[in-house]
Formats: sequence, structure tokens, C-alpha cells
Amino acid sequence: MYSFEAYLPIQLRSWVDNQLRALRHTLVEKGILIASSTPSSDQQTETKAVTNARNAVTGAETQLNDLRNNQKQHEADLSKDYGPDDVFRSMAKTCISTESGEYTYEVCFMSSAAQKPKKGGSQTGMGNFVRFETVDVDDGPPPANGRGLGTGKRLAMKFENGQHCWNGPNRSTMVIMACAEKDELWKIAEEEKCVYRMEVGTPAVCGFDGDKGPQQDAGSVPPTRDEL
Ligand code: MAN
Repeated sequence: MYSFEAYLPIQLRSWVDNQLRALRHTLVEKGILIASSTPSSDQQTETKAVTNARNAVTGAETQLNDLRNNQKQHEADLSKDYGPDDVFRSMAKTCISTESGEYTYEVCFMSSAAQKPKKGGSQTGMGNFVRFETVDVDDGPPPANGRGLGTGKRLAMKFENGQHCWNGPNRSTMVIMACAEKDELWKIAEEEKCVYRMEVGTPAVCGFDGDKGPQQDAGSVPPTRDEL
């Protein structure tokens, strides 16, 4: 700015000076004028409008990425197998447990199975959910309390790659389900070393038609032997 203030009476000088400062500030704020400090980087040579626009673009890009990730998760979820007619969609991760021998056994639908020592200490992973299967069960008529698999094709959840078994395989668990009023873990057996079988009652399989079940057939599973 021209220093015409020098020609003004002294009282007017500071008033004019203040007005000019205010005007400059407004112009910088509106993005019309670049702030007069010596630019040391490109950033400082931008008007506020450019900086704001750049920030808005960065913000929008972040939002777009978040939405894209969200969409991917939903797409992955949609292509996931939630069992016949998707009945397990709402149950995924519901957990049920029971005590047997020195352990409490827990299975979380479509998630994982674990063995927890009743005395405390760390739990042992019995496998992570890999797929649904159909198995042929021949356990005779269900017991009086109704807590049994009975006979016929049953829907099962296969859990694999659990904690490694000393001198044996990684632990795995077959969870065979039969129709019942509520979700319950009825029985647990270790059929071979570190190969477990769980019998579960759940309303989720009440409409299950073994002939229309999952394509992969697990073949025949022998009737339960000794309980743990
Ligand atoms: C633990 C448990 C058993 C298993 C043995 C194998 O004691 O997981 O179920 O049979 O380890 O060493």
C-alpha cells in the first residue's frame, strides 16, 4: 500500500491504518488476497479459498474410501453362506456352552469353538467355522427329554484349524444340530484325539430339509460313543 498516511494529520493516521488492516484481513479471509507474510512454502502462497477447497476434497476422498470399504464388507457378507435360507444370519456369533468333565465347552455359531478348564487357565481353541455340511445321523429315537439328534440328515457346522494337538492334528469340531425350542449345547464327545463332536439343539434348523441341504455331503458320522 502507498504510505499516503504520512501526509495525513497524525490523529487520522492510526484510524486510516486500522481501516486498512481490517480491509486487508477481510480480503485474506475471503480468499481474495494472499496473506502478506513471506511465503516459505507453497502452502502459504495459497489463498484461504484454495486451502479450504483442498481440505474439502481430502475430506470427501476419505469419506468415499470409508464408503467403499463399507460396501466391500457388505458385499463379502452377502456372499457368505449363512446356511439354508440364510437362517443363521441373525444367529452368527451367538454362543452356547455346557460343562463336561474338567472343561466348559463353548461354541459360537459360525464363529469358533473352545474348551475352557473349569479350574481356570487359558482356553483351547477347538476350531474356527469353515462351512455347513449335511451329515447322516443314526442315534435311534431321541431320549425322553428330547435332547438328542435322532435319526436322519442333520445340518452341521464344521470348525477346523483349532489349537494344535500335541502328537496329533489341529483340533477340529463337528457341531451337529437338531430342532429344539432353544439354543442348547447338549453333548460333547472327543471321537478321536482332538477331533470333537458336539450335539446342539436349536430352533434355527427346525425347517431344515436334509435333501435340500448344503451341497457338500460330509458322509456318515457314526453314532455318539462315550461322553467325556
Ligand atoms: C487337552 C484337551 C484334550 C486333548 C488333549 C490332547 O487335554 O484338549 O481334549 O485330548 O489336550 O493332548
